[in-house]
Amino acid sequence: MSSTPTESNAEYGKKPFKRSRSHFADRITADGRDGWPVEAGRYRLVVSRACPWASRALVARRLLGLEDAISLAIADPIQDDRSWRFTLDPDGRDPVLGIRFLSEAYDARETGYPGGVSVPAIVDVPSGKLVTNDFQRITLDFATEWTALHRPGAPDLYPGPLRDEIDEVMEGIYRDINNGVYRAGFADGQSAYDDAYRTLFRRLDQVSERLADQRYLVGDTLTEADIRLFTTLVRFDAVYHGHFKCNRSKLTEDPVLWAYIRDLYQTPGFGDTVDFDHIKRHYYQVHTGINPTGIVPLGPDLSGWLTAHHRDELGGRPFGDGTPPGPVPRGEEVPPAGRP
Ligand SMILES: N[C@@H](CCC(=O)N[C@@H](CS)C(=O)NCC(=O)O)C(=O)O
Repeated sequence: MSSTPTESNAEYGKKPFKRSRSHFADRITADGRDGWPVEAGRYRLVVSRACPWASRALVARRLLGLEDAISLAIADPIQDDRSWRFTLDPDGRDPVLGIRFLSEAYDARETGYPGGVSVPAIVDVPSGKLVTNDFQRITLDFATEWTALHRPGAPDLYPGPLRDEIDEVMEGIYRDINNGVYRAGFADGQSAYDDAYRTLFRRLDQVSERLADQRYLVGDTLTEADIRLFTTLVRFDAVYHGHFKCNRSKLTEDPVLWAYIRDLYQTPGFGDTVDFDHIKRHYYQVHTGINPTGIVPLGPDLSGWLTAHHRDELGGRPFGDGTPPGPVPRGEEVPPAGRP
């Protein structure tokens, strides 16, 4: 068995936490240079709504209107020793891929693959093979390679002139915030935890300052950078504050970040992908090394998420010259248990 610390084998905490690189990094592109051309109906995006990395792809797919082009499989938030499974579907099988475990798509791609099975994953439906689990690349390719299949009015989430700035902002957010909460939560000792905690809150303070007088992170529209900050902040009070010990302050205690995140949550394409029930059950029940009882807290109270944020007073044009996405496709609605 692999001794790599993964979330489902409870090896974290026994050695320094280090996020593994995505092993399958083929790209689906307009010109198909890796053998995987952009094509409507050919690929299936497999996610867990619990997972922040997968949630990026859920938000980007909605904002860009790729729901008809790329179908969606939602895994059970609780992995077992075979990792992600389709136990939410009838007979415990994904209805399109016909598999019970995501690992079957990994095996179809590479037999005996020794690494972890992770989401997000994109699977080629005709062959049943995994194409990519490269979470850093998937959303950028949705924005830049899938343009022919974007909905009319889709925003430009990675505009050419702003890419350097977006990349720079995202790098700090990834290291200190997206991955920083994991470094704190899965720290193998006090000093590793202390370091992650301090770096995390230093960066959050910096981001809060940046967002005090501008509505979005880069430019005056929503970009990929906002998606990446959103997926960690939306989980902050529910799981990172308690379970991962990121508890200097709650998000609700920072007026700027709390208003920013409510603004995004209430924007079509963001909050309508979030399932707080999946998030809490996954973190508190799967990470038995840091929560041995598996008890899932009842809080926090979610009623504040839909309150007025007043961020529109800062200006900004969420979708630039485009428009918000339409309603969530039938069958993809987040169940009431996961919503405020
Ligand atoms: N592909 C990356 C990032 C994606 C990722 O970490 N996803 C998590 C869920 S939030 C996952 O699927 N983990 C599976 C596991 O550790 O067993 C990795 O392998 O670390």
